[in-house]
Amino acid sequence: MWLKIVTLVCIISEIGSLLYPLVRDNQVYNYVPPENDVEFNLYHRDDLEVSDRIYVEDGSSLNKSRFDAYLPTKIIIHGWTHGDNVPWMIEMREALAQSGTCNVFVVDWSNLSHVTYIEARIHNTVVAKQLTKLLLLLAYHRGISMSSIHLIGHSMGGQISANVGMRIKNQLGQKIGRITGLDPAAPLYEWPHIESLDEILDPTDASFVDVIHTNARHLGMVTPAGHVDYYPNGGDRQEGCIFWICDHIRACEYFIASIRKPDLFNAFSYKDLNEYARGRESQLESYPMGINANPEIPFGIYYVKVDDTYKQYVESKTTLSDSYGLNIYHE
Ligand SMILES: [Ca+2]
Repeated sequence: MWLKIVTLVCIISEIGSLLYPLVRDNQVYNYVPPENDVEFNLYHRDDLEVSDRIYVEDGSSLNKSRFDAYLPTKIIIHGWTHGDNVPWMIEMREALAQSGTCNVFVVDWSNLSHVTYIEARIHNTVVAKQLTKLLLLLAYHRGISMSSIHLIGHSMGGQISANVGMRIKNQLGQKIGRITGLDPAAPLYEWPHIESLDEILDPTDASFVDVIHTNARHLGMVTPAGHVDYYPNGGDRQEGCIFWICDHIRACEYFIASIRKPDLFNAFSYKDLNEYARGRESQLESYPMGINANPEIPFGIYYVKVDDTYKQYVESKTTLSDSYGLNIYHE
């Protein structure tokens, strides 16, 4: 039965990848979504429940908000079928806001993400355009340097981040400081083939790009897409997961865990993997994965052994039963 399901998924995916260029280029699908379908909500540690909504065409909404121009800014972007109310989004913004060290924006494009995958893929452009307008608002109204911006995008959100990075380069001549790709989406980006690096996350999209691959070759990219690429447990399957969606979301959980415990994950260069396999990890240099990834880490690809320890630092974790039932989150 599983073989049939996998075959069916492959056929559907292949049809989707064939349809996408037709739909995009021939404008069979010509719906242009309203720009206000993309919301920007700013959270502050003083109140983790209530946000300040920022309107990209209205500078006064920014001036009246709790935005602190002296702090760096982190912006979380979800992917297909998600919104700002999914548990990992809530937990990540709370963990970041509680740190008190940054402005935390959540991009909510749920009005455009609850459609077919192909439609959502096409909607990436309007989301990226609107997020670019938000960054321009920060630059023009508050003098914010793009080097202080950190985009954190899961799945399609990772690819939207790349699109924003390209737009900011073109419009401001500046690079965004950092993009973190959390298992950036592969279907219609990396496969069936990469049309252009403009379409996908790559190291030119920000001054520093770090990527955590947890469902590589399936829902997430397998190709290294950053200056530093992490492949926890080999990068494709994660402990306790049955379905790909579970592996895919683990990237978010690992990142959340790293916010709460920045030295939790020890990453080793793949160049040292033979030594690591011989049990000589104590003699090898290790590097942080997650929130503390930084440009001082030698660029390249990294292996990280992740066991259940990380779960004590995440509340909205996926489980084995979630994987079976496709009820992804614990209540
Ligand atoms: Ca790119």
